[in-house]
Amino acid sequence: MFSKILIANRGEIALRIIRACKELGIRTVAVYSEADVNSLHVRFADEAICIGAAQSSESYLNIPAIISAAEITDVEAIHPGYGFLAENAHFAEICQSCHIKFIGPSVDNMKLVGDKMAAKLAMKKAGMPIIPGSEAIVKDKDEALKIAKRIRYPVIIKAAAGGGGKGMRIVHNDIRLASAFYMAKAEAEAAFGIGDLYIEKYIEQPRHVEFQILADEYKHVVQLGERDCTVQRRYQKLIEESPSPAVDSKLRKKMGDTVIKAIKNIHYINAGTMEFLLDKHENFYFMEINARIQVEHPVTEMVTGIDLIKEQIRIASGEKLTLQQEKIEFNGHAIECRINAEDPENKFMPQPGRIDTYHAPGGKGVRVDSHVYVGYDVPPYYDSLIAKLITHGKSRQEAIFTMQRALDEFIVEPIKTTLSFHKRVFNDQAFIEGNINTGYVDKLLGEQES
Ligand code: MV4
Repeated sequence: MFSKILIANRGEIALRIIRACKELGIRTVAVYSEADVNSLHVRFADEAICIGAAQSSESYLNIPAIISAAEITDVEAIHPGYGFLAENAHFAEICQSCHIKFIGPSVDNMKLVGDKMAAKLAMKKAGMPIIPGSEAIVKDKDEALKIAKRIRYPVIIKAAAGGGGKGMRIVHNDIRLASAFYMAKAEAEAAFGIGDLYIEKYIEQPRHVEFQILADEYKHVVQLGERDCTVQRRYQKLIEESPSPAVDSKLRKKMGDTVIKAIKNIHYINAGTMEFLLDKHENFYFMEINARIQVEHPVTEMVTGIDLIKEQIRIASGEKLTLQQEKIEFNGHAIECRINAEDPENKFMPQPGRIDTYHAPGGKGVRVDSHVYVGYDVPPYYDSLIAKLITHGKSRQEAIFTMQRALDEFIVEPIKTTLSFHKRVFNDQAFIEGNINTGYVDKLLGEQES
């Protein structure tokens, strides 16, 4: 096991990783930007090093500064958390060449899953159902027309370098295809510097379901069930839960077995998530693999009792997974609400500023992962997540009841937060019944997609 690790992140996830390290007897090094001098991750780590100015590009994305901090403090490993450098294969490669263990998948894993087309083809070979579409980059509108003719409308054009819905276009007929193709290409070029596009059949009104996996260096793989992340706005998740109200035990077994087989096939290592679209007829389609610990990992922890961060660290240190698939128990239901410093009344505009009043809920079945406190200034430079409110109950209904009262207890003033949005969702019949799809938030708010 490692004796000292560096946490290349900030906010709640940096705290979450420090907590796991303390319980494992591992010393911690925090890195921080000039905007995060007064942050709790700086305070709770054994050592802390300032790595640059507030802007992410100068600090949390500054590879030379982070590697220098790691060398100065003589750590054996780096945990990247999520976001920032977590899925940067180049960073993982540099760690490797500096003999610092990157706590995450192998460099080859990261390169594969970072290339969406390559990942999709690898998954197809591994027996995973994929969405019908182009099997390579689509060169021009004529090729696009041919593919649309084969798979039929509606189709969706996606950026190969993609993410966050940028460069995505839904097309319903031949007439619209050419212009959509070149618009998507321009957008992808502007956003990623790479204009490569591919085309898929558009799955209408799906749910977003993802499976958590853990895999060690010895090809031992387990799946920890699914999370339903259907409640999203502009591709930003707002609520996640486990298990999914849309997955029954038969489908769970089928999806879980397929996931394990595919993860073994690509020799994936460490924690990962396989994302799916689930349609009305219980067809599931592979979307992508997230090669990192995810924001929503606590719902899986609450249901399985497994500490995912500790497992990541154990796997990275070369230990064998001691979990056995048949012995993993799935208990009850967990739901997470992302509390963001955003104004739901004003297109979820970020609301940086000072928190004067803060009260986090507690009691049975409540978990709060947060880095904020009274007097904390939410900086404008990073994502707006200020807390994750997670409730756990014997049933989905119990988790919902606990969430309703926990939301009422949660006080954050004077900045606007997504608490008001969540209160609305937890009183909405469609959500309570579990009868929703990815269009849910737009419909609830009466907003239109872009
Ligand atoms: C899709 C799709 C329907 N059909 N692909 C959105 C973000 C990007 N990662 C992929 N996305 C989608 N891809 C096909 N072939 C619908 C979406 C989608 C979506 C996916 C998951 C969660 C929320 C979503 C909201 C709108 C669209």
